[in-house]
Order: sequence, then structure tokens, then C-alpha cells
Amino acid sequence: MINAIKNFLGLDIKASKYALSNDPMFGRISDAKKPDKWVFSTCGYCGVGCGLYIGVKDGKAVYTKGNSAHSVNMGTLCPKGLSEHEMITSSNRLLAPMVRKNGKLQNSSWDEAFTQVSSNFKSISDKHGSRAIGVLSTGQLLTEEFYTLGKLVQLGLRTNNYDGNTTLCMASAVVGYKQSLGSDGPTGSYEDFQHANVIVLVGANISDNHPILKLHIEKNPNKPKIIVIDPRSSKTAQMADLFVPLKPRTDLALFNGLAHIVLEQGWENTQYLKANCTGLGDLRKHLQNYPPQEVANITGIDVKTLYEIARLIALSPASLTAWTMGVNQSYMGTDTVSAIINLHLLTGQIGRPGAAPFSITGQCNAMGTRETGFTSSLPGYRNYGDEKAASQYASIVNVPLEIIPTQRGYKYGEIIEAIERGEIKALWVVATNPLVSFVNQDRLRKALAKLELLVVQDAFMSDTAQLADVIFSAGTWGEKEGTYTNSERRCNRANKAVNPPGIAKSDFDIFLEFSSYFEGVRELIYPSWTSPADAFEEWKRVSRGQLCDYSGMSYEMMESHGGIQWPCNEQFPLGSPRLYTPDIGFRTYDGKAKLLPLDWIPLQEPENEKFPIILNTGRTVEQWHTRTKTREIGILNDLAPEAWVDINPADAHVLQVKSGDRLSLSSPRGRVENIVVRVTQTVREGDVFVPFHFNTQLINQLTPSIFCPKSGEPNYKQTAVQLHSIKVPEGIVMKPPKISGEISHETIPMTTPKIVSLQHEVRV
Ligand SMILES: Nc1nc2c(c(=O)[nH]1)N[C@H]1C(S)=C(S)[C@@H](COP(=O)(O)OP(=O)(O)OC[C@H]3O[C@@H](n4cnc5c(=O)[nH]c(N)nc54)[C@H](O)[C@@H]3O)O[C@H]1N2
Ligand SMILES: Nc1nc2c(c(=O)[nH]1)N[C@H]1C(S)=C(S)[C@@H](COP(=O)(O)OP(=O)(O)OC[C@H]3O[C@@H](n4cnc5c(=O)[nH]c(N)nc54)[C@H](O)[C@@H]3O)O[C@H]1N2
Ligand code: SF4
Ligand SMILES: [Mo]
Repeated sequence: MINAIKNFLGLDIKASKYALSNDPMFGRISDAKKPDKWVFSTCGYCGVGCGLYIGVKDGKAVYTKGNSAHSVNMGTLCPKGLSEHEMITSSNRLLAPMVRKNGKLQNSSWDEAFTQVSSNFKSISDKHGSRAIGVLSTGQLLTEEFYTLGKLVQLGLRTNNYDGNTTLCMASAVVGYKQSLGSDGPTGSYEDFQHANVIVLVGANISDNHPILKLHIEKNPNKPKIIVIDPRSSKTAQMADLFVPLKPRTDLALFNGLAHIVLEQGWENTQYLKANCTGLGDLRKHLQNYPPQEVANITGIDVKTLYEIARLIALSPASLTAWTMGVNQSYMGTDTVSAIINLHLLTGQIGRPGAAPFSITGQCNAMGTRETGFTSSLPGYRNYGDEKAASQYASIVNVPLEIIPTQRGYKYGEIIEAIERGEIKALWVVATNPLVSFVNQDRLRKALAKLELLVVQDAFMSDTAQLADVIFSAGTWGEKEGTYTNSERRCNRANKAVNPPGIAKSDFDIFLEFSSYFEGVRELIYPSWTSPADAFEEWKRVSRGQLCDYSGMSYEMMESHGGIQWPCNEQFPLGSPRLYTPDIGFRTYDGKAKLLPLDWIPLQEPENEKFPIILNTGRTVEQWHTRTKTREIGILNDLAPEAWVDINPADAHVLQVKSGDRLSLSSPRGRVENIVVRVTQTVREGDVFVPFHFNTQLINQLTPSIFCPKSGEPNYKQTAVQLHSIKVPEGIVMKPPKISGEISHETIPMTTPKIVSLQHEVRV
């Protein structure tokens, strides 16, 4: 490990101690390796949004170091951030646009690629209507690019069948916030991790996926009680004071149960409720259906523990609940989000330092697309169908009102279904790789084969790009400029350090130039725009007065303050750390937050005779999603080079497997072979966990087409599967004992693959 870091940094190991944490070490880099300049930027991986510098030498990115003046990460970076410059020079980069000729993708000029796609889009649109064009984007472009793309798709190509991978990720949080609080927008701040007395992490494995957040918990002087709610004893569960290993997908029942106890015990905050909320009467009645014993039966968590959690959250001076995919990726994701918000409203744990229901964002700029992107709302959180909002937008940007879409088009999963039906004929995929990341891969592949045209805009030769008819080759992080907004609404600057490779272009330039292949479009939607700053200036005007108000920001301010949190305007010249303080009201019609009666529903695809095991999927710290960015970075990939399956010792015994053996998994939709076994008590009997990163063991072949009806988010976290080992003949499939709910809170013994923390990783 030490040698790996040494090789990786090209430094002697004594120096590397400093290298990994602080700036002064850079004096120790040998002159031959010293960067010519350091470029201020922001990490382009996850939604934490760490501030960093990119070291450039001879036109190449050669180092990444944390920005010690930055409030998000205080100089630290996780392994992905530290090695980010290596991603840029991957051999898998696309150097030029490509066009498929005689069945083979071949390099082309930009003019040829743009001409081919625009003429196809036009003829499909003429024949079948503009909505026969579908677009799937991402949470990983710059805000300026999202705004530019949204305008092109909705006002230029005139299709509202536009969505992104954020629907696989944050959509339930978006719709949950909207239905409870009137608008999207995460309510809290990272500094709340430093103020809270109780921190609840629900379905959020921050140790792997948002590791820098642990820094903030470490700085908390209150010695906060940490409650981790997860069916799996993840690395994050290891730092809990109270670990709550609930049965998979029972969170909504749990939060209803906690709310029941709060009202039963009189622990609600009557003053807060009177002044700020509606719906208490209906909720109180509804919660009678969730008495503690019933909730204990559903969740597997005993009644005493339920009372303890409710007491801690309700009665501590400040409680924070942070959640991510264990909550959102669910067929009742939206309502689970609202159940969490209900509990915070009931107890008045919102809008104060340390008190917030707080969704943590996944991708570096999922927030940017939510705010500007024209997918789940019109720019600036303006609702589709709100005529006043639409005409306000049209007049700010000077376009005819008739071209503003009046309703949201198909969501991600619905776009795929519309392709299956032959209704959508062309698909433009921007910065996402569905052929690893979407559910039910076999069905997806068959759907994509029906398209007349598949265009993929990517920086790497992704799995999806390999199937494309035309590829637009894009620059990536470090090669282009703009802003990213992180989970705490902090907008930060990402600067360009080096040029894109070959003739690849920034996504911004691609959108601008592509728009001029459609008559009159560029003049209408990008009048005199030449750089991302033009998009940002318009966005500031568009967001003025909205909850996500950027009007007071500038690029210079972002650099000097390490990012600015919206809303930022005359009232909050340096931004506001949190929403729904006495100064920032709820964006509902009556200005009050809504307490909502919500129902828990049992698993949609429960374990059964044929598929008796529940498969949970997720991430590991070393890999990024579909690995286009991480698989060539030695220090990351060597630690987690392939998928593995975590399996409880009792189940391993039935299958006669030990750590290091291989297993196959099947579901009604397919089979994945040859996954290395890790026997561990971190998963319950009857549950297994497999990371979803690996196209070599494509776990999304197994996951079902089951979605949250409100948000459209897939239920990635529970799939009924069967396990097959070589030693146990196929005929004798395993039937595990009835799920007991027992899980031990051991330290994870790492066998294969190795998952080792780097020296600098923060430990709390
Ligand atoms: N290293 C790394 N970091 C990343 C990413 C990455 O790919 N690699 N991706 C980024 C992105 S886009 C995202 S969205 C975030 C995701 O960050 P996380 O949400 O932390 O990641 P996951 O591993 O998908 O799932 C989190 C936890 O949900 C738990 N879970 C499963 N089922 C349930 C359930 O029914 N209830 C509860 N309460 N929990 C459940 C899982 O056991 C898992 O520990 O990470 C971001 N950060
Ligand atoms: N089973 C299972 N599946 C899941 C999940 C899970 O927990 N379990 N999580 C889901 C979640 S939360 C998410 S966010 C998705 C992520 O799924 P994807 O979005 O498919 O994953 P990425 O690998 O991040 O894909 C981003 C693509 O953009 C490309 N790219 C990188 N930088 C740039 C750029 O600057 N410009 C352009 N044009 N392209 C660029 C990359 O090469 C890559 O192909 O996966 C989802 N899938
Ligand atoms: S925690 Fe996230 S933003 Fe920070 S360095 Fe790691 S991947 Fe980048
Ligand atoms: Mo995500």
C-alpha cells in the first residue's frame, strides 16, 4: 500500500505524509516534477464538492491537491480526488467525434458528425413530431452547460422527453422536498454536521461515498450521537453509537413509527407546528396505523430502540438527518423522504444550526441540473404548468411564450419504454452510461436496438458509446470551465487547467456549435453567447427572486470564498447556510410546510421459493459508477479490480463457499457469473451485497424495472435473486433459513478484494 502511494505520487514516503494533507510539501517535489502552475478548481466526482488545485506542467495535469482554505474539505481529499488528474490521460479517452460507417465507428470531423445528427433529428421530427427525439443527460456537467443544454433541448429541438441520470439518484429527494416544503432544495449545510447533537444517517454510507463529510463530524464539539440506519453494517455503521439494521425497504414504516411515538409522548414542538405547518390533524389520525409494536414487526427493530431513537431526535437541542440512496432508490422513495421531513417538522428540527432534514447529493453537479436543467422543472425551480412562471421566464430570456414547455415530458424509465413502443426514434445520451447503470439491462439493450439513431456525447469510450451511431467527443473535468453546486447549495468554480485531447471540445462548445445546425436556433436561444460566462450571467437573471437565487454571485467571489451557498442576493450577499430559517419561508401557496399522511408498502418483488435472497447494490470508495473514469487509475483500481458478493456466514455454509470462492447470481431477468465471495457478518442472513460498478460482472442485468411512481426513481436496492455455487449442484438451489434480522456489529475483516483506506482518509 505504502509503495502504491509512493509510486502514485512519485515522492519519497516521508514527504508523502505531507503530500496527502497539506500544501507546504509541494516545496519537496523535485524540481523536475514541480508544476508550472496551480489552477483553482473543484472536484468533479461527488456531490461533497471539495476545493482543490490542479498542478499543471508542460500543458499536462500532473497533481491534484486539496485547498486548505476551503470550508468543505479543509485541504483534504479522498482517494478519487487525489488521483483525479490521472483520469484525464486515460487511454480510453475519445479524441475526435465518430460516425458509424459500414457498421464500424470511425473518426470524423465535427461538421460531419453535426450534419449527420442534425439532419436525422430534423427528418425524424418532421415525420413523427419533435417529441420522437429523447435526451438523457447527467449530474456531471457544469451548471453553465446544463442551462445551455436545457435550452437547446426544450426550446431548440422542442422536445420535453428529456431527463437524466439524476432520476436514478436524487429524484425522490426532489419530489419529496416539493410535496412537503413546496420546492426542491436541500435544507442544510455541512456545518450542521458540526453543530448537531444527534446525526442520523439513513441509507447513506458516507465512509465510502462522501468520506470528507466525516471531517465535519469530527469537528463537532458536542460529541454527537450518531445513528446509522441501514440493513447492512456498512463502513459508516462502524462509527455509529446506535446502529439500526432494519429489514430492507422498511424505512417509511420506521419514520412513521417514530412520528407516532413523538405524538404519543407529547414530544412534538407545538409552537413550531402552529406557526409553520399544516396537516397535523390528518397526520395524527394516520399515524394511529403505525403503533410501535406493529412498526417493530415490520422493521425488525425492537420497540425499546424505537422509543430511544424518537427521543433522541425529538428532544436533543439539534438533530440532523442525512440520507442518500438507501432512501431515494425505492418504489416509495418520494414518500420516504417526506416521512423523514414529517419527523423534522413535528419536532421543529429544521432551519436552525444543526437541525435539518438533509439529502446529500451524489454527483458533483446534480444540483446544477436540478436548478437550471429544464428536466424536473423549468429553470429556477419554476413549476411546469405554472403560466405566470413560464411567462416570467420567457420575458427574462426574450423568447416567445409558446415555445416554453407546459408540462414535463417522460422520465428516464418512461423514455426507455417509449423507445420500446417505437414512439421515440432518436436518443441523445450526454455524460451518462446507461449500459452499466440502468436497471434491467437485457430489456434496455433490446430497446436501444430499436432506435433509428443513438448519439452519445462522452469524454470516454463508454459501454454506451460503443453502441452509438454517432459520438460527440467531449472534454471532461480539468479541461473546461464553469461551476458546480454541491449538496449544501454551494456554488463553486471549476477552472480549465488543460486542453481537451485531440479535437474533443467542451460540452458547452458542442451545444453552441451543434445549435447552429438548426435554422434560427442559436440566434434565438444563445444571442451573442461565446463562453460559459454568458450562460452564467443569464442564469443569474433567471434565478433572481427564486429560492435558488444566484443573482448576487460572481466567479471571483466563488474563488475568494471557496464557493457561495444560494440563496445569494441583496438580503444574503454571501449566501445563506440553510433554508427555512425565520428569513426564508416555505415556497408553498400558504407559506406553510405540509405534514403528509404516507403509507408503507411491502417489497414489490419479495424473496420467494425460486429467488430466496435479497440483493442489495451500491458503491465502494475506490470506484466511480461505471468506471470510465477510475478503471485506469492504478491506485484505485488495484484495490477494487472486480465485483464481489458479501454473504453472511450462515448462507455461505449452505452454499459451501468461503471467501475467495466464486458464486453466480440469477434473477428473473438474467444471470451474472463468477463473482468473488466475501463471507462477512456485515450483511444479514438472506441478504447479499454487490457493487454495481463493474461491466465485467454487470449486476444491473438482475435489477428490476420497478420505479417510484412519483419520482420515477428505480428500486435498485432490493432484487430477489438465487445464488449458485460450483460445489452445490444446480438442482439444489439454496433456500436460506427464515430471515432472522440478526446482524453483528463487527469490524469488517477485509479479505478479497482489499479495501484499504489511504493514509489521509479521515477517521472519526
Ligand atoms: N466512491 C464513490 N463515491 C460516490 C459515488 C461512487 O460511484 N463512488 N457515487 C456518488 C453518487 S452519484 C451517489 S448517488 C452517492 C451514493 O451514496 P450512498 O447512497 O451512500 O451509496 P450506496 O452504496 O448506493 O447506498 C447507500 C446505502 O444504502 C443502503 N441500503 C440499501 N437498502 C436500504 C434500505 O432499504 N434502507 C436503508 N436505510 N438503507 C439501505 C446500502 O446498504 C448502502 O450502505 O455516492 C456518491 N459518491
Ligand atoms: N444497481 C445500481 N445501479 C445504479 C445505482 C446503484 O446504486 N445501484 N446508482 C445509480 C446512480 S445514483 C447514479 S448517479 C448512476 C450513475 O450512472 P452513470 O451516469 O451511467 O455513471 P457514470 O460512470 O458516472 O457515467 C457518466 C458518463 O459521463 C462520461 N463523462 C465524464 N465526464 C464527462 C464530461 O465532462 N462530458 C461528457 N460529455 N461526458 C463525461 C463518463 O465517461 C461516463 O460515461 O448509476 C445508477 N445505477
Ligand atoms: S469526497 Fe467527493 S468531492 Fe471530495 S475529493 Fe472525494 S470524490 Fe471529490
Ligand atoms: Mo447518484
